Amino acid sequence: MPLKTEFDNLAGEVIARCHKLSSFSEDAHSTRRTFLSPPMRDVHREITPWLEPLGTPVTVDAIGNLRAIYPANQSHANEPAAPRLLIGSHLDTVPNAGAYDGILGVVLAVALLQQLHGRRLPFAIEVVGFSEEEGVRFRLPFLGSRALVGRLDASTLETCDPQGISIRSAIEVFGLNPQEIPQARLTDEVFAYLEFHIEQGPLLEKLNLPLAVVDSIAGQTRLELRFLGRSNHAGTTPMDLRFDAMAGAAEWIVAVEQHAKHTPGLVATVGSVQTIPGAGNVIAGEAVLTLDVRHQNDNIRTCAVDDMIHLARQIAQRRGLLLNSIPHLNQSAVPMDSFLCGQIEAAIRRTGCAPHRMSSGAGHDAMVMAEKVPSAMIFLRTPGGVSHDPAETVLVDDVAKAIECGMHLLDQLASSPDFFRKHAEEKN
Ligand code: HGY
Ligand code: MN
Ligand code: MN
Repeated sequence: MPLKTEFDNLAGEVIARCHKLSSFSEDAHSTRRTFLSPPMRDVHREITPWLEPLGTPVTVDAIGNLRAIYPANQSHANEPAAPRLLIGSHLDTVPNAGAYDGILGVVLAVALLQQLHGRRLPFAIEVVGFSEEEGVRFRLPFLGSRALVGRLDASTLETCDPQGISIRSAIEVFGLNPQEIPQARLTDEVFAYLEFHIEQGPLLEKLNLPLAVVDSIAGQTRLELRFLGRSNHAGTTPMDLRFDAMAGAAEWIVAVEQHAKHTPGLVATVGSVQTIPGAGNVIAGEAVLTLDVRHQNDNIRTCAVDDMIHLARQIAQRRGLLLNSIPHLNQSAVPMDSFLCGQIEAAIRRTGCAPHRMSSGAGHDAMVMAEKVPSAMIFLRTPGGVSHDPAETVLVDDVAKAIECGMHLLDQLASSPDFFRKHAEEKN
């Protein structure tokens, strides 16, 4: 293994690149980069010259994913298509984002190719930068990875953002062709997907560990819930004659929090509330809320969601309000591939660190990719445990460890022909 300083130098470059990419934003003073927004093109343009000198041509597929293949060694030149390992994460962000969620996984994938210094492996490596994982613009997450696993149907493309622009037209406006989305699908030679990602939580810092093996990803429900009452004058309407949608929503939000606090392992979040008409001197006639519920066990999660909707119905009935709920996502919990988890554990050990296995409370593209190919994740410590916020950060030593771990992992997979060949053979 190269001198530690080489990993440190490269780790410093990775961090600087993440910061540069975070400057590509829809907002002047914070980072927000949603599906196929103009700054996404700047990200593609910034990453491309990092890859092309490595003999890795860059393309953008029809859903806006950045794709770049580092070829396999010559012994596979005569093969129709060498086995291929995907390494990547997402390029989009939440509003007021940090500089590492998603993008670090793409920049680390590039760093591994750099660290190979032209060495070719018995498999190709494809760097993937997914166009949409957070689901901010259309309230539909994983659009990029869903295209790779063939789970993006025509009706989904008609989903509109708050400005009434459909996914289909957003693709066309970006200069891509929605008809070509099927060509974005994974091909048979892809045998695995790896994703480096920040933990986005407090655990690794508490354990004082730089890296972890992610062995499962929590399932998540995302839905929109509307309380419908009656707008009226704030000054003339007596309290007992009100149908106040905001008050109903407020009562429900506290009830959701209490329910989650009393359900071990469950997290539930009402992340946004919009009221109509939204004026200070008008009783809210309508309150539109989002609900995000996560748990490692799908049954516990879905029962909790049912309970929370039942609570909303009771509150609405008691207050003379109407209620409707619109599901956006019902994503099952996903185990990561056991062979890959074992390999990651061994690779972390070879960096001199104790390998810790943990589940992820955050959703990731790996949970979609796992539908089609063996997938696994490596977490990096998140100092302060803060994410989805500009305070999100990483330690340069941890990034250096992640690069070192990645290089061990590539060497280990390169000496596991039964693994990188098996998947392709199973498909044929
Ligand atoms: O919300 C999540 O779980 C992830 O950050 N997309
Ligand atoms: Mn995120
Ligand atoms: Mn993420």
